[in-house]
Amino acid sequence: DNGYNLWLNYSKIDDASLLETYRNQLQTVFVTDGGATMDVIKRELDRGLGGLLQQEVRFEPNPTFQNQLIVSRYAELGEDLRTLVDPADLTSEGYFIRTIENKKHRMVLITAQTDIGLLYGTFHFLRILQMHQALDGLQVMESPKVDIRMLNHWDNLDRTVERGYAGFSIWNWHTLPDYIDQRYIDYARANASIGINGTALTNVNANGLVLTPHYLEKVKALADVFRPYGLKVYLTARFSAPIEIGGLKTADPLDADVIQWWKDKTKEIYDLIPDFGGFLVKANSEGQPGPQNYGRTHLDGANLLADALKPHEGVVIWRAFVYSEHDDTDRAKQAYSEFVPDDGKYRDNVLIQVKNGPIDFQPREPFHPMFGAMPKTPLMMEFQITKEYLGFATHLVYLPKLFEEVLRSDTYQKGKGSTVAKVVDGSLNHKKVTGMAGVANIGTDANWTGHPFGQADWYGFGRLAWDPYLDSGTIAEEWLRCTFTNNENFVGPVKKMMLESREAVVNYMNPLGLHHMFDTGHHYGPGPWVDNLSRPEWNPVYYHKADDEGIGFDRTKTGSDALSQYAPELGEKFGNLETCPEEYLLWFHHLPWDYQLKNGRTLWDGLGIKYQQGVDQVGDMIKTWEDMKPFVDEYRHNQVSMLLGIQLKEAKWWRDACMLYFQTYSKMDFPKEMEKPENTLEHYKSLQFPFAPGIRPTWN
Ligand code: BDP
Repeated sequence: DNGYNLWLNYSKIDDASLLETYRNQLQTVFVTDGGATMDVIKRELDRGLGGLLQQEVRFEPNPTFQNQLIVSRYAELGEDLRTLVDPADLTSEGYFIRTIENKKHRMVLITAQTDIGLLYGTFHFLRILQMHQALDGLQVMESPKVDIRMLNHWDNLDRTVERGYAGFSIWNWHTLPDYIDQRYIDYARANASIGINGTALTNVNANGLVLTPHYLEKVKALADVFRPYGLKVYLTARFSAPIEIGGLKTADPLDADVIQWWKDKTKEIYDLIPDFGGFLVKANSEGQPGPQNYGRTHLDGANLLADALKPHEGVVIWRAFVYSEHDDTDRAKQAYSEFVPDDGKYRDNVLIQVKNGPIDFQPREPFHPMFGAMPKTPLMMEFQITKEYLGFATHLVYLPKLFEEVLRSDTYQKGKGSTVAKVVDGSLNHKKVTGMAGVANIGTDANWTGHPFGQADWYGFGRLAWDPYLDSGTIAEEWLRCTFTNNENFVGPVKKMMLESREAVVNYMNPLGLHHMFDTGHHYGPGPWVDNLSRPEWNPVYYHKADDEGIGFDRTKTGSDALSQYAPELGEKFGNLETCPEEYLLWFHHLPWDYQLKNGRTLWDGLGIKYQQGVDQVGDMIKTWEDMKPFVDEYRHNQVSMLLGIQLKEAKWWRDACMLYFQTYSKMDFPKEMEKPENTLEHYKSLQFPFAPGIRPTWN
């Protein structure tokens, strides 16, 4: 099994009595007529039920209500069935699944206000079967808690993918619009199955060409494929496009010609794609053009595009990932300083997209202080599904565990319990529009994500975007059951392995709050010694600040005071060494090498022990996986085994390179728990990876 079918493989129910029960309960299927989405539902049921029940699926032209699956719009239900469902509970994308057994009926009903709701309900129902759950007494009522649930593809028009480790871009711009790759359809199916309803096709480091008529035709072709699956297309808008493709002399957001140009361009897009989602913008960040080039602000830029999109009901998603070389105190503080003062001044179709942490997708960061700090502006979460800083597609790291940690963090912005999840789903401040984005980990690899377990990160992102309160363990279990098998001897241990994998990577890369110690450009492997890049905040030494005295970034009042951007409760908690959780210790504090940790050991020993623990955890993952041989096809078992082998090698590389380097400052012996380094510091410093995948071409 090469994994192409993802979590939708619909293999035969291997429990004979359950199979018999299902076959009996689902003898026929009735799906209401009409429209492309209903056709998609029929095809998915044909495929899903056909595979799971291993029998031909009988579609009836009329409902019989006897041992039947009924997929029907709420408005078309008979009066007796309608009384069983409260339409007030059904939002436009929500659905209701119910087993009904009374005098007249013996059936499973899937109903919704809209066809997309029915599609989501259908996928949910198929998941129930895939997970071998009983249909008796079934009652499901689901509605997404977040409006915009989208993937961000960092895909370039030449098909390279920035920070992509699973092959090339799945968008074949060369053969579009005439050639529709089956992958586009399967991509849409996969996304719909987990409720993802938006996709930004192009890199945030944008190319204006995608907004030219030639490319818009291609975008339209994709939008047409995605529409029946409820998936809207978004594009990244290069701020200087009016100059580059429009022939204007300026891209000043207050210039009348520029304003008109964006209006016209937006209308041109909507003429082709009436349900176009909107623009995603990275401006004045890492060399991207933006309003500040003209002495204007992010607010001016975002509102310019918002006005162009407003008549078409589109949104602007403006990224808050900004930092400049002129700020030499603390990069972590800049986004907050640039955006928070303008809270309330953005148009109502602007969302500010904020990365989960204040630096950049590290294995662990405290949540971004902007969450909760802009009560009048919708803040969209940006997670990174592709593992730029977590071992690419070669390491097994189950990301929903990280996502969950962020979503459950308490911002205290409106007292205790003001979690990031409540900011994102809008409930903390009653937002009109809400969103969550994930930077995609998808490419042309046979299994889409390179590492077979990378699929779980895509899956889990979608599930958490639908419901940010879900538990990462539940999600892991769903994914395992749908992707591999329901055998408990497999599900239990592998779920445990997945849940522990995130802490393992923190331990072997960036323990105790360390961060951004990655080697230049590719971000693959350790480079804590790097100090020669032109901008200070590109150098790892800027972040760990190791010296003869100690290590860590002082973000308290005596340092950069980044802590003051958090609610006072957190300022106190993180600022006080007694109460600061050790996982954030060196994020917020610079401490002497012999500082005493809670377990009585020195900071230096503690670091070595954590690094070793990370290596040992990967060793345990290898053992667990070896025992799983009987439950997994040989192809995927072997793939994962080989990848875990690489992961172990590289966990040791991280441990040895970092500890040898820090030892030049601490001048202390390694703790006894730590294995001896395999090589010298010079060896690790000499390693080079000029052709590592996913590098951004212009990156220093
Ligand atoms: C950094 C990546 C860079 C991205 C940037 C971004 O290294 O490739 O362009 O984030 O999010 O993590 O814009």
